[in-house]
Amino acid sequence: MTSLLFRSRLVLCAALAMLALPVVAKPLKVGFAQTGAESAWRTANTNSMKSEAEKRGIELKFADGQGKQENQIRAIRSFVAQRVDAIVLAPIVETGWDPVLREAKRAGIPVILTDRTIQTADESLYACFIGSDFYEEGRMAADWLAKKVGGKGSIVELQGTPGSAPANERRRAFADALSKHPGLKIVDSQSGDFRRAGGKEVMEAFLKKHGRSITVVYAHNDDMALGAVQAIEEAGLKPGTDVVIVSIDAIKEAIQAVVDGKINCTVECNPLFGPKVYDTVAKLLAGKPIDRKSFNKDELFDSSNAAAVIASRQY
Ligand code: GYE
Repeated sequence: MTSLLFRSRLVLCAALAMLALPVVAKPLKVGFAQTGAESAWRTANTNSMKSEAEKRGIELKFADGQGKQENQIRAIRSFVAQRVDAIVLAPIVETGWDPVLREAKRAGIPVILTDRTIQTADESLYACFIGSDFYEEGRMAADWLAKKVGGKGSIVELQGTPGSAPANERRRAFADALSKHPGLKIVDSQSGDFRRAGGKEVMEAFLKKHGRSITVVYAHNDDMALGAVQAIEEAGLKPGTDVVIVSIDAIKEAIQAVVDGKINCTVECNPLFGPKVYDTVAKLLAGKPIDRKSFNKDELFDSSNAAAVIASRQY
């Protein structure tokens, strides 16, 4: 009898001791479906997402889409199967996401779009968007150019990945802004897929086809602009002097090219939004209000201000 009482007391004590143990919070599990590794911008973006997750003790499941939407769709499905707390998607193209986003929604996992937007008839399929205003970037580039060349020029355009939000918007904004300048014409336009080698190849073809009649290059990103710089130099011309080059991203290497006079202007597109993404994930999961769309503030760099920022440039 006594021993039974003693034993049950022991059990009770053990149970109480367990209750008193500090509750160890499980680390947040976040799945990130990245587009790939096409550019220096992308590398900086991936690094920001990874290093910030590490800093905060977040378990980040990183999937490199290698430039293919189907890989990103597969990654999202596996995040759903692994029951992550939130999914972050940088959608390579704008369309075709509804079915897989519906699967995430059914599983009760919120999806945050970063970097690029999507087109969908059902806005409830994602929680919010964090990135840059690509239309505004294209407009800034065109306005700067019109001033620089006095509203006259023959432009070749190096487009980003076909069907991607930045290629679509940077193209549309630039064309809209040019409509105010009848002397500025796009004589050719082709995709270099946001890659340096792509920019170089397309520029070589443009130079062969149009020769010295090209006076301006508008590149949808710096990697392609830097590829074009190489092609122009190899053709025996001076980039930045014989051909005006205007671009987008403002990676350190492009700002250096502005300092060196090889690129004339680059509009910033800030990739370092890891902290903002995880702040938003935390708010979302805590049921706090979040901004539906939040845009990073982007600047423009040309010969007037490039040298001043080069030392402190982080990407
Ligand atoms: O400009 C380019 C990258 O989506 C904003 O993708 C991003 C773009 C960026 O490959 O360099």
